Amino acid sequence: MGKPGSERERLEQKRLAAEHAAACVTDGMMLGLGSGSTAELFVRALAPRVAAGLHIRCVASSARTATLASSLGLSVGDLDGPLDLAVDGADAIERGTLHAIKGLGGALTREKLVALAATRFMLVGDDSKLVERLGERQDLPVPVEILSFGWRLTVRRLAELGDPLVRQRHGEPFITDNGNLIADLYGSDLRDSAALATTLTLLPGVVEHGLFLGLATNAFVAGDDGVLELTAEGGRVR
Ligand code: A5P
Repeated sequence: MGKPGSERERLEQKRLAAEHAAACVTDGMMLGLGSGSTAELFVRALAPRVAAGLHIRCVASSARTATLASSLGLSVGDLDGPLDLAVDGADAIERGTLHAIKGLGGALTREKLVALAATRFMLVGDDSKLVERLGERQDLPVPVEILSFGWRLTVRRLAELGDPLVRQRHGEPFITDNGNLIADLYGSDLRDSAALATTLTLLPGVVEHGLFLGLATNAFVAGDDGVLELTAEGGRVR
Protein backbone atom coordinates (compact mmCIF):
# COMPACT_ATOMS: atom_id res chain seq x y z
CA MET A 1 0.00 0.00 0.00
CA GLY A 2 1.19 3.53 -0.69
CA LYS A 3 2.18 5.90 2.09
CA PRO A 4 -0.67 7.53 3.98
CA GLY A 5 -0.98 11.19 3.04
CA SER A 6 -3.24 14.03 4.09
CA GLU A 7 -6.67 14.29 2.47
CA ARG A 8 -5.46 17.35 0.60
CA GLU A 9 -2.37 15.58 -0.74
CA ARG A 10 -4.47 12.64 -1.82
CA LEU A 11 -6.91 14.90 -3.62
CA GLU A 12 -4.03 16.55 -5.49
CA GLN A 13 -2.68 13.13 -6.42
CA LYS A 14 -6.08 11.99 -7.64
CA ARG A 15 -6.30 15.16 -9.71
CA LEU A 16 -2.86 14.52 -11.25
CA ALA A 17 -3.74 10.94 -12.15
CA ALA A 18 -7.08 12.09 -13.61
CA GLU A 19 -5.34 14.72 -15.71
CA HIS A 20 -2.95 12.13 -17.13
CA ALA A 21 -5.92 9.99 -18.10
CA ALA A 22 -7.72 12.95 -19.65
CA ALA A 23 -4.69 13.59 -21.84
CA CYS A 24 -5.20 10.10 -23.37
CA VAL A 25 -8.64 11.00 -24.73
CA THR A 26 -8.63 11.71 -28.44
CA ASP A 27 -11.11 13.13 -30.92
CA GLY A 28 -14.02 10.89 -31.91
CA MET A 29 -13.76 8.54 -28.92
CA MET A 30 -16.67 6.73 -27.31
CA LEU A 31 -15.74 7.11 -23.69
CA GLY A 32 -16.87 5.41 -20.48
CA LEU A 33 -16.98 7.55 -17.36
CA GLY A 34 -16.50 5.98 -13.95
CA SER A 35 -17.87 7.06 -10.59
CA GLY A 36 -16.38 8.46 -7.41
CA SER A 37 -14.17 11.41 -6.60
CA THR A 38 -11.29 10.52 -8.97
CA ALA A 39 -13.61 9.78 -11.88
CA GLU A 40 -15.25 13.14 -11.26
CA LEU A 41 -11.85 14.85 -11.39
CA PHE A 42 -11.32 13.09 -14.71
CA VAL A 43 -14.62 14.51 -16.01
CA ARG A 44 -13.59 17.97 -14.80
CA ALA A 45 -10.19 17.64 -16.49
CA LEU A 46 -11.91 16.70 -19.74
CA ALA A 47 -14.45 19.52 -19.78
CA PRO A 48 -12.13 22.33 -20.95
CA ARG A 49 -10.90 20.15 -23.82
CA VAL A 50 -14.50 19.51 -24.89
CA ALA A 51 -15.26 23.22 -24.61
CA ALA A 52 -12.26 23.82 -26.85
CA GLY A 53 -13.64 21.52 -29.58
CA LEU A 54 -12.77 17.91 -28.65
CA HIS A 55 -15.60 15.70 -29.99
CA ILE A 56 -16.37 12.72 -27.79
CA ARG A 57 -19.48 10.81 -26.75
CA CYS A 58 -19.70 9.50 -23.22
CA VAL A 59 -21.50 6.85 -21.22
CA ALA A 60 -21.67 7.39 -17.46
CA SER A 61 -21.61 4.62 -14.88
CA SER A 62 -23.78 6.50 -12.38
CA ALA A 63 -26.51 9.11 -12.32
CA ARG A 64 -24.19 11.37 -10.36
CA THR A 65 -21.42 11.23 -12.97
CA ALA A 66 -23.97 11.68 -15.77
CA THR A 67 -25.34 14.82 -14.12
CA LEU A 68 -21.86 16.25 -13.60
CA ALA A 69 -20.69 15.44 -17.12
CA SER A 70 -23.81 16.92 -18.73
CA SER A 71 -23.55 20.04 -16.60
CA LEU A 72 -20.01 20.52 -17.90
CA GLY A 73 -21.06 20.22 -21.53
CA LEU A 74 -20.13 16.57 -22.21
CA SER A 75 -22.48 14.55 -24.40
CA VAL A 76 -23.81 11.62 -22.35
CA GLY A 77 -25.84 8.75 -23.79
CA ASP A 78 -26.82 5.15 -23.13
CA LEU A 79 -24.48 2.19 -23.13
CA ASP A 80 -25.45 0.57 -26.42
CA GLY A 81 -22.19 -0.35 -28.08
CA PRO A 82 -18.45 -0.70 -27.66
CA LEU A 83 -16.38 2.01 -26.04
CA ASP A 84 -12.85 2.99 -26.99
CA LEU A 85 -11.79 3.80 -23.46
CA ALA A 86 -13.26 3.79 -19.96
CA VAL A 87 -11.64 5.59 -17.04
CA ASP A 88 -12.55 4.93 -13.42
CA GLY A 89 -11.23 5.07 -9.88
CA ALA A 90 -10.85 2.07 -7.59
CA ASP A 91 -10.77 1.21 -3.92
CA ALA A 92 -7.81 -1.13 -4.26
CA ILE A 93 -5.53 -1.84 -7.19
CA GLU A 94 -3.28 -4.89 -7.14
CA ARG A 95 0.16 -4.03 -8.46
CA GLY A 96 1.11 -6.28 -11.36
CA THR A 97 -2.26 -7.74 -12.27
CA LEU A 98 -4.28 -4.52 -11.88
CA HIS A 99 -7.06 -6.59 -10.38
CA ALA A 100 -9.22 -4.13 -8.47
CA ILE A 101 -11.87 -3.82 -5.79
CA LYS A 102 -14.53 -1.26 -6.64
CA GLY A 103 -17.89 -0.21 -5.36
CA LEU A 104 -17.41 1.80 -2.18
CA GLY A 105 -19.42 4.42 -4.08
CA GLY A 106 -22.11 1.85 -4.82
CA ALA A 107 -21.90 2.07 -8.63
CA LEU A 108 -20.10 -1.22 -9.21
CA THR A 109 -22.63 -2.91 -11.51
CA ARG A 110 -22.75 -0.11 -14.06
CA GLU A 111 -19.01 0.44 -13.64
CA LYS A 112 -18.39 -3.18 -14.57
CA LEU A 113 -20.71 -3.02 -17.59
CA VAL A 114 -18.90 0.09 -18.79
CA ALA A 115 -15.46 -1.45 -18.16
CA LEU A 116 -16.40 -4.61 -20.05
CA ALA A 117 -17.64 -2.60 -23.02
CA ALA A 118 -14.35 -0.76 -23.34
CA THR A 119 -11.36 -1.79 -25.42
CA ARG A 120 -9.13 -0.06 -22.87
CA PHE A 121 -10.08 0.21 -19.20
CA MET A 122 -7.89 2.65 -17.32
CA LEU A 123 -7.81 2.98 -13.54
CA VAL A 124 -6.87 6.26 -11.87
CA GLY A 125 -6.05 6.93 -8.24
CA ASP A 126 -3.64 8.07 -5.58
CA ASP A 127 -1.10 5.54 -4.40
CA SER A 128 -2.98 4.74 -1.17
CA LYS A 129 -5.05 2.48 -3.45
CA LEU A 130 -2.08 0.33 -4.47
CA VAL A 131 -1.78 -3.08 -2.81
CA GLU A 132 0.49 -6.05 -3.38
CA ARG A 133 -2.41 -8.47 -2.93
CA LEU A 134 -6.13 -7.64 -2.97
CA GLY A 135 -6.71 -9.38 0.36
CA GLU A 136 -4.16 -7.36 2.33
CA ARG A 137 -6.58 -4.57 3.24
CA GLN A 138 -8.65 -6.21 5.98
CA ASP A 139 -10.58 -2.97 6.45
CA LEU A 140 -11.79 -3.05 2.86
CA PRO A 141 -14.94 -5.03 2.03
CA VAL A 142 -15.89 -6.51 -1.30
CA PRO A 143 -19.05 -4.55 -2.15
CA VAL A 144 -21.82 -6.78 -3.49
CA GLU A 145 -24.97 -5.42 -5.10
CA ILE A 146 -27.95 -7.57 -4.13
CA LEU A 147 -31.66 -7.59 -4.91
CA SER A 148 -33.85 -6.24 -2.14
CA PHE A 149 -36.25 -9.13 -2.79
CA GLY A 150 -35.25 -11.85 -0.35
CA TRP A 151 -32.23 -9.86 0.81
CA ARG A 152 -32.07 -11.54 4.22
CA LEU A 153 -31.60 -14.93 2.55
CA THR A 154 -28.93 -13.52 0.25
CA VAL A 155 -27.12 -11.99 3.20
CA ARG A 156 -27.27 -15.34 4.99
CA ARG A 157 -25.66 -17.01 1.98
CA LEU A 158 -23.01 -14.29 1.85
CA ALA A 159 -22.27 -14.94 5.53
CA GLU A 160 -20.79 -18.28 4.48
CA LEU A 161 -18.11 -16.28 2.66
CA GLY A 162 -17.36 -13.57 5.21
CA ASP A 163 -19.11 -10.91 7.28
CA PRO A 164 -21.69 -9.10 5.15
CA LEU A 165 -22.97 -5.73 6.31
CA VAL A 166 -25.89 -4.15 4.50
CA ARG A 167 -24.76 -0.62 3.66
CA GLN A 168 -26.60 2.25 5.31
CA ARG A 169 -26.68 5.92 4.51
CA HIS A 170 -28.15 8.43 6.96
CA GLY A 171 -29.69 5.56 8.93
CA GLU A 172 -31.50 4.12 5.89
CA PRO A 173 -30.47 1.29 3.57
CA PHE A 174 -28.28 2.59 0.75
CA ILE A 175 -30.11 2.16 -2.57
CA THR A 176 -28.12 1.92 -5.79
CA ASP A 177 -28.99 3.63 -9.08
CA ASN A 178 -30.47 0.25 -10.04
CA GLY A 179 -32.80 0.19 -7.02
CA ASN A 180 -30.85 -2.53 -5.19
CA LEU A 181 -29.01 -2.90 -1.89
CA ILE A 182 -25.28 -3.18 -1.26
CA ALA A 183 -23.90 -5.83 1.09
CA ASP A 184 -20.32 -5.02 2.05
CA LEU A 185 -18.56 -8.34 2.46
CA TYR A 186 -15.78 -8.08 5.05
CA GLY A 187 -13.21 -10.74 5.89
CA SER A 188 -13.68 -12.88 2.78
CA ASP A 189 -10.84 -15.10 1.60
CA LEU A 190 -9.24 -13.21 -1.26
CA ARG A 191 -6.23 -15.50 -1.64
CA ASP A 192 -8.05 -16.93 -4.65
CA SER A 193 -9.99 -13.88 -5.79
CA ALA A 194 -11.12 -15.59 -9.01
CA ALA A 195 -12.75 -18.38 -7.02
CA LEU A 196 -14.51 -15.88 -4.77
CA ALA A 197 -15.67 -13.91 -7.83
CA THR A 198 -17.15 -17.05 -9.38
CA THR A 199 -18.88 -18.04 -6.15
CA LEU A 200 -20.39 -14.57 -5.78
CA THR A 201 -21.56 -14.50 -9.39
CA LEU A 202 -23.38 -17.80 -8.91
CA LEU A 203 -25.18 -16.76 -5.71
CA PRO A 204 -28.92 -16.21 -6.26
CA GLY A 205 -29.84 -12.66 -5.33
CA VAL A 206 -26.42 -11.27 -6.18
CA VAL A 207 -26.61 -8.75 -9.01
CA GLU A 208 -22.87 -8.02 -9.25
CA HIS A 209 -19.76 -7.86 -7.09
CA GLY A 210 -16.93 -5.38 -6.84
CA LEU A 211 -14.08 -7.70 -7.87
CA PHE A 212 -12.77 -6.36 -11.17
CA LEU A 213 -10.39 -9.11 -12.24
CA GLY A 214 -8.47 -8.97 -15.49
CA LEU A 215 -10.36 -5.91 -16.67
CA ALA A 216 -7.94 -2.99 -16.33
CA THR A 217 -5.43 -2.55 -19.11
CA ASN A 218 -3.45 0.19 -17.40
CA ALA A 219 -3.51 2.56 -14.44
CA PHE A 220 -2.28 6.03 -13.59
CA VAL A 221 -1.33 6.12 -9.93
CA ALA A 222 -0.06 9.33 -8.35
CA GLY A 223 2.17 9.57 -5.30
CA ASP A 224 4.84 11.83 -3.80
CA ASP A 225 7.09 11.25 -6.80
CA GLY A 226 4.51 12.05 -9.44
CA VAL A 227 2.40 9.83 -11.66
CA LEU A 228 3.28 6.25 -12.44
CA GLU A 229 1.71 4.37 -15.32
CA LEU A 230 1.19 0.70 -14.59
CA THR A 231 0.15 -1.88 -17.13
CA ALA A 232 -1.45 -5.23 -16.48
CA GLU A 233 1.14 -8.00 -16.55
CA GLY A 234 0.27 -10.56 -19.17
CA GLY A 235 -2.33 -8.26 -20.70
CA ARG A 236 -6.03 -8.19 -20.21
CA VAL A 237 -7.65 -11.44 -19.19
CA ARG A 238 -11.39 -11.09 -19.85
C1 A5P B 1 -17.61 3.75 -7.05
O1 A5P B 1 -18.61 2.78 -6.96
C2 A5P B 1 -16.28 3.15 -6.79
O2 A5P B 1 -16.00 2.00 -7.48
C3 A5P B 1 -15.17 4.18 -6.99
O3 A5P B 1 -14.58 4.06 -8.24
C4 A5P B 1 -14.16 3.93 -5.96
O4 A5P B 1 -14.84 3.90 -4.72
C5 A5P B 1 -13.07 5.00 -5.93
O5 A5P B 1 -13.58 6.19 -5.45
P1 A5P B 1 -12.69 7.45 -5.22
O6 A5P B 1 -12.15 7.86 -6.54
O7 A5P B 1 -13.66 8.46 -4.66
O8 A5P B 1 -11.62 7.09 -4.25
